[in-house]
Amino acid sequence: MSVEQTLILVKPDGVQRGLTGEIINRLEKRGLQIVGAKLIHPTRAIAEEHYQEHVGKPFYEGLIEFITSGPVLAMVIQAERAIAISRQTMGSTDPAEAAPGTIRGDLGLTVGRNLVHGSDSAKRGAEEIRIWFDESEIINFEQTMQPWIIES
Ligand code: D4T
Repeated sequence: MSVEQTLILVKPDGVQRGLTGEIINRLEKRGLQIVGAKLIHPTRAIAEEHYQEHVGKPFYEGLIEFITSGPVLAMVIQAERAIAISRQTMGSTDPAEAAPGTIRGDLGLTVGRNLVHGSDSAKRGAEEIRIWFDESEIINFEQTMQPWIIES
């Protein structure tokens, strides 16, 4: 299994509600490695590039308005199976359907304020990371606790 990178965003609701630490904590505690992180107030151009697959859907305008409404914490997270594991930790898109114990299931109520974003495939992860980060902002470092998390 190869190492994957995924883009995780703590959306403006998570930042405004003071939940960035709680969300990072949940991802880090699973053993996911943060290799890039920054607070950024997204422009409409970044938002449109990021949500291009949703153009024309009824919730599109609201989504763009929401994601550009304040700063987001953007992160690049790396691990074997990082996509599946981070999406499992986030829970279903609609917090009303997300399992208890997940970020959305514990901290959210509605789909339009679902706190976090995570890439849904390795290919999309690579594309989204390119939208949000310069290559120089991603740090490839050895996490010394890895043998205690991953059997070699
Ligand atoms: P993101 O992309 O935010 O991680 O969400 P998901 O990958 O889990 O879900 P998605 O792409 O289907 O939806 C993107 C984004 O749109 C919001 N949304 C979605 C909404 O406001 N109303 C809706 O009806 C849907 C389906 C929530 C997430």
